[in-house]
Amino acid sequence: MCPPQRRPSRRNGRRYQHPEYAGAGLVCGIPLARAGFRVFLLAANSDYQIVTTGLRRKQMFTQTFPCPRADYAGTALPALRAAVPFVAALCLAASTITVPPLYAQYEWTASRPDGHAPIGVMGEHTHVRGEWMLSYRFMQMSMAGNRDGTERLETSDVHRDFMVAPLDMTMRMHMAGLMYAPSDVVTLMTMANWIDQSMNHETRPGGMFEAASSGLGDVGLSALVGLKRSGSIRAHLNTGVSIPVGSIEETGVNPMSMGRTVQMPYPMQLGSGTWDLKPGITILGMSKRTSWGLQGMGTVRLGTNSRGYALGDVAEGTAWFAVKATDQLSLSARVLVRNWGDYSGHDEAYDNRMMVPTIREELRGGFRMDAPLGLNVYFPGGALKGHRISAEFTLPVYQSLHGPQLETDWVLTVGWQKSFEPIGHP
Ligand SMILES: [Cu+2]
Repeated sequence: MCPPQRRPSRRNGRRYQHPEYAGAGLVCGIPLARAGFRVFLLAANSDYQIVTTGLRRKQMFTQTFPCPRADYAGTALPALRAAVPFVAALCLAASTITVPPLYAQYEWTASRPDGHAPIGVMGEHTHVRGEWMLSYRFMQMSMAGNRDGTERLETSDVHRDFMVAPLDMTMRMHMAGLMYAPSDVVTLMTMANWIDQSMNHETRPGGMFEAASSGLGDVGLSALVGLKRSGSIRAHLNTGVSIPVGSIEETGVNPMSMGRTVQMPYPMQLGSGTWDLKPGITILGMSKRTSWGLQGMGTVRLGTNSRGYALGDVAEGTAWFAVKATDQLSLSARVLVRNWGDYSGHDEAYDNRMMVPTIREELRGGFRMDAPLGLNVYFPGGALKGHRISAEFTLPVYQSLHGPQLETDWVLTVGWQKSFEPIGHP
Protein backbone atom coordinates (compact mmCIF):
# COMPACT_ATOMS: atom_id res chain seq x y z
CA MET A 1 0.00 0.00 0.00
CA CYS A 2 2.95 2.32 0.67
CA PRO A 3 5.37 1.99 -2.22
CA PRO A 4 8.67 3.88 -2.19
CA GLN A 5 8.46 7.49 -3.36
CA ARG A 6 9.38 8.02 -6.97
CA ARG A 7 11.64 10.48 -8.75
CA PRO A 8 12.69 12.88 -5.95
CA SER A 9 13.73 16.25 -7.33
CA ARG A 10 17.24 17.44 -6.86
CA ARG A 11 16.36 20.56 -4.92
CA ASN A 12 13.71 19.41 -2.54
CA GLY A 13 13.44 15.88 -1.24
CA ARG A 14 9.67 16.30 -0.65
CA ARG A 15 8.86 17.12 -4.26
CA TYR A 16 8.01 14.34 -6.63
CA GLN A 17 6.50 13.99 -10.04
CA HIS A 18 3.86 11.32 -9.99
CA PRO A 19 3.51 9.65 -13.39
CA GLU A 20 -0.22 9.05 -13.08
CA TYR A 21 -1.83 12.31 -11.97
CA ALA A 22 0.80 15.00 -12.23
CA GLY A 23 0.06 15.34 -15.93
CA ALA A 24 -3.68 15.70 -15.36
CA GLY A 25 -3.02 18.36 -12.75
CA LEU A 26 -0.86 20.28 -15.18
CA VAL A 27 -3.36 20.05 -18.03
CA CYS A 28 -6.03 21.23 -15.60
CA GLY A 29 -4.16 23.97 -13.93
CA ILE A 30 -2.83 25.93 -16.87
CA PRO A 31 -6.16 26.83 -18.52
CA LEU A 32 -7.80 27.48 -15.16
CA ALA A 33 -4.93 29.76 -14.24
CA ARG A 34 -5.27 31.53 -17.60
CA ALA A 35 -8.97 32.01 -16.88
CA GLY A 36 -8.04 33.87 -13.73
CA PHE A 37 -8.14 31.06 -11.19
CA ARG A 38 -5.63 30.59 -8.47
CA VAL A 39 -6.13 26.88 -8.29
CA PHE A 40 -4.86 24.41 -5.81
CA LEU A 41 -6.04 20.92 -6.57
CA LEU A 42 -5.88 18.29 -3.89
CA ALA A 43 -6.24 14.64 -4.69
CA ALA A 44 -4.95 11.24 -3.77
CA ASN A 45 -3.40 8.91 -6.30
CA SER A 46 -3.75 5.17 -6.59
CA ASP A 47 -0.95 4.68 -4.06
CA TYR A 48 -2.86 6.75 -1.48
CA GLN A 49 -0.33 9.54 -1.74
CA ILE A 50 -1.70 13.05 -1.44
CA VAL A 51 -1.04 15.01 -4.62
CA THR A 52 -1.36 18.76 -4.79
CA THR A 53 -1.13 20.82 -7.93
CA GLY A 54 -1.08 24.57 -7.87
CA LEU A 55 0.27 27.78 -9.20
CA ARG A 56 3.26 29.34 -7.54
CA ARG A 57 5.04 32.39 -8.93
CA LYS A 58 3.31 31.73 -12.28
CA GLN A 59 4.80 28.23 -12.33
CA MET A 60 2.70 25.12 -12.13
CA PHE A 61 3.91 22.73 -9.51
CA THR A 62 2.94 19.26 -8.42
CA GLN A 63 3.85 17.89 -5.08
CA THR A 64 3.17 14.56 -3.46
CA PHE A 65 3.30 13.88 0.23
CA PRO A 66 4.28 10.56 1.74
CA CYS A 67 1.66 7.89 2.18
CA PRO A 68 -0.39 8.44 5.34
CA ARG A 69 -0.72 5.59 7.77
CA ALA A 70 -2.71 2.65 6.55
CA ASP A 71 -5.47 3.31 9.16
CA TYR A 72 -6.51 6.46 7.35
CA ALA A 73 -6.32 4.77 3.99
CA GLY A 74 -9.32 2.64 4.97
CA THR A 75 -11.79 5.51 5.17
CA ALA A 76 -11.41 8.97 3.68
CA LEU A 77 -8.72 8.33 1.13
CA PRO A 78 -10.48 5.77 -1.04
CA ALA A 79 -13.29 8.27 -1.48
CA LEU A 80 -10.84 11.05 -2.32
CA ARG A 81 -9.10 8.73 -4.70
CA ALA A 82 -12.34 7.82 -6.40
CA ALA A 83 -12.92 11.51 -7.06
CA VAL A 84 -9.62 12.03 -8.88
CA PRO A 85 -10.53 10.84 -12.36
CA PHE A 86 -13.73 12.82 -12.61
CA VAL A 87 -12.28 15.99 -11.14
CA ALA A 88 -9.53 15.66 -13.72
CA ALA A 89 -12.15 15.09 -16.43
CA LEU A 90 -14.08 18.18 -15.34
CA CYS A 91 -10.92 20.26 -15.43
CA LEU A 92 -10.11 18.95 -18.88
CA ALA A 93 -13.59 19.85 -20.06
CA ALA A 94 -13.16 23.29 -18.52
CA SER A 95 -9.91 23.75 -20.37
CA THR A 96 -11.65 23.22 -23.70
CA ILE A 97 -14.46 25.67 -22.95
CA THR A 98 -12.74 28.46 -21.06
CA VAL A 99 -11.50 30.47 -23.97
CA PRO A 100 -10.59 33.70 -22.19
CA PRO A 101 -11.16 36.20 -25.07
CA LEU A 102 -14.72 34.96 -25.61
CA TYR A 103 -15.76 35.30 -21.98
CA ALA A 104 -13.38 37.88 -20.60
CA GLN A 105 -15.58 40.96 -21.02
CA TYR A 106 -18.81 39.65 -19.55
CA GLU A 107 -19.80 39.90 -15.89
CA TRP A 108 -21.66 36.78 -14.77
CA THR A 109 -25.20 37.45 -13.51
CA ALA A 110 -28.03 35.39 -12.03
CA SER A 111 -30.62 37.80 -13.49
CA ARG A 112 -31.07 35.87 -16.71
CA PRO A 113 -33.05 32.73 -17.49
CA ASP A 114 -29.80 30.78 -17.70
CA GLY A 115 -28.43 32.52 -14.59
CA HIS A 116 -29.52 29.33 -12.86
CA ALA A 117 -28.46 25.89 -14.08
CA PRO A 118 -30.93 23.37 -15.51
CA ILE A 119 -33.40 22.46 -12.73
CA GLY A 120 -31.94 18.97 -12.24
CA VAL A 121 -28.68 20.44 -10.91
CA MET A 122 -28.51 21.30 -7.21
CA GLY A 123 -26.33 23.78 -5.35
CA GLU A 124 -25.00 25.26 -8.55
CA HIS A 125 -25.42 28.96 -7.81
CA THR A 126 -24.66 31.21 -4.86
CA HIS A 127 -26.37 34.35 -3.60
CA VAL A 128 -25.19 37.78 -2.51
CA ARG A 129 -25.22 38.75 1.14
CA GLY A 130 -28.68 38.86 2.72
CA GLU A 131 -30.47 37.24 -0.22
CA TRP A 132 -33.00 34.41 0.29
CA MET A 133 -34.38 31.91 -2.14
CA LEU A 134 -37.29 29.49 -1.98
CA SER A 135 -37.64 26.58 -4.36
CA TYR A 136 -39.90 23.65 -5.09
CA ARG A 137 -39.07 20.78 -7.40
CA PHE A 138 -41.10 17.82 -8.51
CA MET A 139 -39.27 14.84 -9.91
CA GLN A 140 -40.67 11.68 -11.42
CA MET A 141 -38.48 8.76 -12.29
CA SER A 142 -39.73 5.82 -14.28
CA MET A 143 -37.94 2.49 -14.28
CA ALA A 144 -39.02 -0.66 -16.12
CA GLY A 145 -37.33 -3.91 -17.08
CA ASN A 146 -34.20 -5.48 -15.64
CA ARG A 147 -30.60 -5.32 -16.73
CA ASP A 148 -27.42 -7.13 -15.90
CA GLY A 149 -24.49 -5.03 -17.02
CA THR A 150 -25.65 -3.38 -20.23
CA GLU A 151 -27.78 -6.37 -21.25
CA ARG A 152 -31.58 -6.38 -20.91
CA LEU A 153 -33.11 -9.36 -19.11
CA GLU A 154 -36.49 -11.00 -19.55
CA THR A 155 -38.59 -11.57 -16.42
CA SER A 156 -38.04 -15.32 -16.96
CA ASP A 157 -34.25 -14.72 -16.77
CA VAL A 158 -34.71 -13.16 -13.33
CA HIS A 159 -36.98 -16.04 -12.27
CA ARG A 160 -34.22 -18.54 -13.01
CA ASP A 161 -32.36 -17.29 -9.92
CA PHE A 162 -35.05 -15.56 -7.86
CA MET A 163 -38.55 -16.38 -6.69
CA VAL A 164 -39.72 -12.80 -7.31
CA ALA A 165 -38.77 -10.42 -10.13
CA PRO A 166 -39.23 -6.64 -9.93
CA LEU A 167 -41.06 -5.43 -13.06
CA ASP A 168 -41.14 -1.66 -12.79
CA MET A 169 -40.87 1.17 -10.33
CA THR A 170 -42.17 4.73 -10.22
CA MET A 171 -40.68 7.28 -7.86
CA ARG A 172 -42.14 10.71 -7.27
CA MET A 173 -40.30 13.23 -5.19
CA HIS A 174 -41.37 16.64 -3.89
CA MET A 175 -38.38 18.77 -2.90
CA ALA A 176 -38.59 21.99 -0.94
CA GLY A 177 -35.46 24.11 -0.76
CA LEU A 178 -34.34 27.19 1.13
CA MET A 179 -31.18 29.20 0.45
CA TYR A 180 -29.75 32.08 2.42
CA ALA A 181 -26.47 33.94 2.09
CA PRO A 182 -25.13 35.23 5.43
CA SER A 183 -22.18 36.73 3.50
CA ASP A 184 -21.02 37.21 -0.07
CA VAL A 185 -18.70 34.24 0.34
CA VAL A 186 -21.02 31.68 1.93
CA THR A 187 -24.51 30.58 0.82
CA LEU A 188 -26.37 28.13 3.04
CA MET A 189 -28.80 25.68 1.56
CA THR A 190 -31.24 23.16 2.98
CA MET A 191 -33.51 20.75 1.19
CA ALA A 192 -36.27 18.42 2.40
CA ASN A 193 -37.93 15.72 0.31
CA TRP A 194 -41.18 13.84 0.31
CA ILE A 195 -40.91 10.52 -1.51
CA ASP A 196 -43.74 8.49 -2.96
CA GLN A 197 -42.71 5.22 -4.62
CA SER A 198 -44.11 1.93 -5.76
CA MET A 199 -42.70 -1.21 -7.35
CA ASN A 200 -44.54 -3.97 -9.21
CA HIS A 201 -43.38 -7.57 -8.88
CA GLU A 202 -44.10 -10.90 -10.49
CA THR A 203 -43.64 -14.19 -8.62
CA ARG A 204 -42.29 -17.31 -10.34
CA PRO A 205 -45.78 -18.90 -10.51
CA GLY A 206 -47.06 -15.74 -12.18
CA GLY A 207 -48.70 -13.77 -9.36
CA MET A 208 -48.41 -9.98 -9.43
CA PHE A 209 -48.12 -7.68 -6.45
CA GLU A 210 -47.15 -4.11 -5.63
CA ALA A 211 -44.95 -2.75 -2.86
CA ALA A 212 -45.24 0.93 -2.00
CA SER A 213 -43.78 3.36 0.50
CA SER A 214 -43.96 7.07 1.09
CA GLY A 215 -42.69 9.60 3.58
CA LEU A 216 -39.91 12.08 4.28
CA GLY A 217 -36.52 11.45 2.71
CA ASP A 218 -33.14 12.48 4.07
CA VAL A 219 -32.58 16.19 4.68
CA GLY A 220 -29.69 17.97 2.99
CA LEU A 221 -27.75 20.82 4.59
CA SER A 222 -24.91 22.50 2.77
CA ALA A 223 -22.69 25.51 2.54
CA LEU A 224 -21.54 26.82 -0.83
CA VAL A 225 -18.23 28.60 -0.48
CA GLY A 226 -17.27 31.09 -3.19
CA LEU A 227 -13.83 30.57 -4.75
CA LYS A 228 -14.13 33.04 -7.61
CA ARG A 229 -16.87 35.62 -7.28
CA SER A 230 -16.30 38.09 -10.13
CA GLY A 231 -15.81 38.09 -13.89
CA SER A 232 -17.45 35.86 -16.46
CA ILE A 233 -16.36 32.66 -14.75
CA ARG A 234 -17.41 31.82 -11.21
CA ALA A 235 -16.52 28.89 -8.97
CA HIS A 236 -17.58 27.59 -5.60
CA LEU A 237 -17.07 24.60 -3.37
CA ASN A 238 -20.04 22.52 -2.27
CA THR A 239 -19.76 21.18 1.24
CA GLY A 240 -22.79 19.31 2.44
CA VAL A 241 -24.13 16.70 4.75
CA SER A 242 -27.20 14.50 4.46
CA ILE A 243 -29.10 13.99 7.71
CA PRO A 244 -30.70 10.54 8.06
CA VAL A 245 -34.31 11.63 8.50
CA GLY A 246 -35.78 9.20 5.95
CA SER A 247 -37.16 5.93 7.29
CA ILE A 248 -35.24 2.66 6.85
CA GLU A 249 -38.00 0.74 8.65
CA GLU A 250 -40.55 0.53 5.80
CA THR A 251 -42.51 -2.71 6.03
CA GLY A 252 -45.30 -4.39 4.15
CA VAL A 253 -47.14 -7.63 3.47
CA ASN A 254 -46.44 -9.55 0.25
CA PRO A 255 -47.60 -12.91 -1.17
CA MET A 256 -44.35 -14.58 -0.05
CA SER A 257 -44.57 -13.40 3.57
CA MET A 258 -47.59 -15.61 4.52
CA GLY A 259 -49.56 -12.67 5.86
CA ARG A 260 -46.74 -11.40 8.05
CA THR A 261 -45.57 -7.79 7.88
CA VAL A 262 -41.93 -7.87 6.77
CA GLN A 263 -39.12 -5.40 6.04
CA MET A 264 -39.45 -4.15 2.45
CA PRO A 265 -36.44 -4.52 0.09
CA TYR A 266 -33.62 -1.95 0.02
CA PRO A 267 -34.92 0.34 -2.77
CA MET A 268 -38.29 0.74 -1.03
CA GLN A 269 -36.62 2.37 1.99
CA LEU A 270 -36.83 6.17 2.10
CA GLY A 271 -33.48 7.16 3.59
CA SER A 272 -29.88 5.99 3.76
CA GLY A 273 -29.89 5.65 7.54
CA THR A 274 -26.37 7.09 7.63
CA TRP A 275 -24.95 10.58 7.86
CA ASP A 276 -23.45 11.25 4.45
CA LEU A 277 -20.88 13.80 3.35
CA LYS A 278 -21.49 15.57 0.05
CA PRO A 279 -18.38 17.34 -1.20
CA GLY A 280 -18.29 18.97 -4.61
CA ILE A 281 -17.09 21.75 -6.84
CA THR A 282 -19.02 23.93 -9.30
CA ILE A 283 -17.67 26.14 -12.10
CA LEU A 284 -19.93 28.50 -14.07
CA GLY A 285 -19.28 30.59 -17.14
CA MET A 286 -21.36 33.13 -19.04
CA SER A 287 -21.18 35.17 -22.22
CA LYS A 288 -23.74 37.50 -23.75
CA ARG A 289 -25.89 34.76 -25.28
CA THR A 290 -24.66 31.51 -23.73
CA SER A 291 -23.67 29.99 -20.44
CA TRP A 292 -22.18 26.73 -19.23
CA GLY A 293 -21.35 24.95 -16.03
CA LEU A 294 -19.47 22.03 -14.60
CA GLN A 295 -20.17 20.28 -11.35
CA GLY A 296 -18.54 17.29 -9.65
CA MET A 297 -20.23 15.85 -6.57
CA GLY A 298 -19.62 12.94 -4.27
CA THR A 299 -21.65 11.19 -1.59
CA VAL A 300 -19.62 9.47 1.10
CA ARG A 301 -21.53 7.33 3.61
CA LEU A 302 -20.23 7.56 7.14
CA GLY A 303 -20.37 4.24 8.95
CA THR A 304 -23.26 1.79 8.94
CA ASN A 305 -26.92 2.46 9.73
CA SER A 306 -28.97 1.03 12.60
CA ARG A 307 -30.04 -1.96 10.48
CA GLY A 308 -26.44 -2.96 9.79
CA TYR A 309 -25.86 -1.79 6.23
CA ALA A 310 -24.73 1.27 4.27
CA LEU A 311 -25.64 2.44 0.79
CA GLY A 312 -22.82 2.71 -1.75
CA ASP A 313 -20.83 5.90 -2.25
CA VAL A 314 -21.76 8.02 -5.26
CA ALA A 315 -19.57 10.01 -7.64
CA GLU A 316 -21.23 12.20 -10.25
CA GLY A 317 -20.15 14.78 -12.73
CA THR A 318 -22.24 17.00 -14.97
CA ALA A 319 -21.57 19.55 -17.69
CA TRP A 320 -24.22 21.77 -19.28
CA PHE A 321 -24.50 24.37 -21.96
CA ALA A 322 -27.36 26.84 -22.25
CA VAL A 323 -28.43 29.36 -24.85
CA LYS A 324 -30.35 32.48 -23.86
CA ALA A 325 -33.08 32.55 -26.51
CA THR A 326 -34.84 35.64 -25.11
CA ASP A 327 -34.69 37.65 -21.88
CA GLN A 328 -37.30 35.22 -20.50
CA LEU A 329 -36.26 31.88 -21.95
CA SER A 330 -33.16 29.72 -22.12
CA LEU A 331 -32.66 26.22 -23.49
CA SER A 332 -30.12 23.78 -22.11
CA ALA A 333 -28.41 20.50 -22.90
CA ARG A 334 -26.53 18.56 -20.31
CA VAL A 335 -24.47 15.43 -19.80
CA LEU A 336 -24.58 13.64 -16.47
CA VAL A 337 -22.44 10.69 -15.47
CA ARG A 338 -23.12 8.91 -12.23
CA ASN A 339 -21.39 5.98 -10.62
CA TRP A 340 -22.91 4.47 -7.48
CA GLY A 341 -21.56 1.62 -5.43
CA ASP A 342 -23.06 -1.56 -4.06
CA TYR A 343 -24.32 -1.65 -0.48
CA SER A 344 -22.11 -2.91 2.31
CA GLY A 345 -23.12 -4.84 5.42
CA HIS A 346 -26.44 -6.69 5.54
CA ASP A 347 -29.94 -6.21 6.93
CA GLU A 348 -30.65 -9.36 8.94
CA ALA A 349 -34.35 -9.12 8.04
CA TYR A 350 -33.56 -10.52 4.59
CA ASP A 351 -32.99 -14.20 5.28
CA ASN A 352 -33.59 -15.83 1.88
CA ARG A 353 -31.09 -14.46 -0.63
CA MET A 354 -32.88 -16.16 -3.53
CA MET A 355 -36.17 -14.36 -2.82
CA VAL A 356 -35.72 -11.16 -4.87
CA PRO A 357 -32.69 -9.29 -6.30
CA THR A 358 -33.59 -6.08 -4.43
CA ILE A 359 -32.42 -7.55 -1.09
CA ARG A 360 -28.92 -8.33 -2.39
CA GLU A 361 -26.23 -5.79 -1.42
CA GLU A 362 -24.02 -6.70 -4.39
CA LEU A 363 -26.85 -6.02 -6.89
CA ARG A 364 -27.31 -2.33 -6.11
CA GLY A 365 -24.44 -0.52 -7.85
CA GLY A 366 -24.14 0.80 -11.37
CA PHE A 367 -23.11 3.46 -13.80
CA ARG A 368 -25.31 5.67 -15.93
CA MET A 369 -24.83 8.42 -18.46
CA ASP A 370 -27.79 10.73 -19.06
CA ALA A 371 -28.47 13.47 -21.58
CA PRO A 372 -31.01 15.86 -20.01
CA LEU A 373 -32.63 18.62 -22.07
CA GLY A 374 -34.16 21.56 -20.28
CA LEU A 375 -35.64 25.01 -20.37
CA ASN A 376 -35.67 27.88 -17.88
CA VAL A 377 -38.23 30.65 -17.84
CA TYR A 378 -37.36 33.82 -15.92
CA PHE A 379 -39.53 36.88 -15.37
CA PRO A 380 -37.29 39.96 -15.30
CA GLY A 381 -40.20 42.31 -14.59
CA GLY A 382 -43.96 42.62 -14.17
CA ALA A 383 -46.16 40.96 -11.59
CA LEU A 384 -44.06 37.80 -11.58
CA LYS A 385 -40.72 39.65 -11.31
CA GLY A 386 -37.95 37.35 -10.09
CA HIS A 387 -39.94 34.11 -10.41
CA ARG A 388 -38.44 31.21 -12.31
CA ILE A 389 -40.11 28.13 -13.77
CA SER A 390 -37.98 25.34 -15.20
CA ALA A 391 -38.25 21.84 -16.57
CA GLU A 392 -35.79 19.17 -17.54
CA PHE A 393 -36.35 15.84 -19.22
CA THR A 394 -33.74 13.12 -18.95
CA LEU A 395 -33.16 10.11 -21.14
CA PRO A 396 -30.34 7.77 -20.19
CA VAL A 397 -27.93 7.11 -23.06
CA TYR A 398 -25.92 4.39 -21.36
CA GLN A 399 -26.40 2.30 -18.24
CA SER A 400 -24.51 -0.60 -16.82
CA LEU A 401 -25.99 -2.13 -13.67
CA HIS A 402 -24.95 -4.78 -11.20
CA GLY A 403 -28.02 -6.83 -11.98
CA PRO A 404 -30.65 -7.99 -12.21
CA GLN A 405 -31.57 -4.40 -11.41
CA LEU A 406 -34.32 -2.18 -12.81
CA GLU A 407 -33.14 0.19 -15.52
CA THR A 408 -34.10 3.86 -15.64
CA ASP A 409 -36.26 4.84 -18.61
CA TRP A 410 -36.77 8.55 -18.04
CA VAL A 411 -36.71 11.29 -15.42
CA LEU A 412 -38.73 14.48 -15.46
CA THR A 413 -37.97 17.41 -13.16
CA VAL A 414 -40.03 20.60 -12.98
CA GLY A 415 -39.47 23.40 -10.54
CA TRP A 416 -40.19 26.87 -9.30
CA GLN A 417 -37.69 29.27 -7.73
CA LYS A 418 -37.92 32.76 -6.31
CA SER A 419 -35.17 34.92 -4.88
CA PHE A 420 -35.86 37.63 -2.31
CA GLU A 421 -33.61 40.63 -2.08
CA PRO A 422 -32.05 41.56 1.26
CA ILE A 423 -34.60 43.13 3.59
CA GLY A 424 -34.26 46.90 3.49
CA HIS A 425 -32.42 46.84 0.12
CA PRO A 426 -35.11 46.75 -2.57
CU1 LIG B 1 -30.64 30.00 -4.86
